[in-house]
Amino acid sequence: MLRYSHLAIAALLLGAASQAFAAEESKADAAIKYRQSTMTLVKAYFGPLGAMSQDKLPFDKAKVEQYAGILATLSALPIDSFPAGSEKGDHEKTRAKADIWTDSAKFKQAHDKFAQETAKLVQVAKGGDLKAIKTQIGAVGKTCKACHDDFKEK
Ligand code: ASC
Repeated sequence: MLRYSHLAIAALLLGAASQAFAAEESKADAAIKYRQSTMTLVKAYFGPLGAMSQDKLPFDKAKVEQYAGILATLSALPIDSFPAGSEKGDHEKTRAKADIWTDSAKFKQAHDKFAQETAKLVQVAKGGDLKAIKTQIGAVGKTCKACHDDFKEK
């Protein structure tokens, strides 16, 4: 029969405790990972739309409608991506500018503009007018850029 000394048991417990501690992520790091994940998704769905609007990808009306809808959902995610205290991460890097928190009204406006133009894209995409769709994809892209210019470090 295997017998453990008290010391060995203590070492095992300490190991388990430190593993649990290491798995505990700070709230700031979790928020940074969460918002960067949503940005990754926004890019994944806006990228092809931008490419279609510039004739770098074949136009696909069904995809435009689908991706616009996904972007509309992403723009309306209910969890706050930039909670107080997530200005800096403990381990995660962030390029979020302090203005997000010091000028939160302007930041909210920039985000709302993205949501509005995306909602409009959903409508325009349903209409099927290629020129209008391309113009509206451009309008959404402008809201991405405007917010990045003001609120994201280069
Ligand atoms: C993208 C992306 C952005 C926007 C912006 C649009 O695909 O990653 O930040 O489009 O470039 O102007």
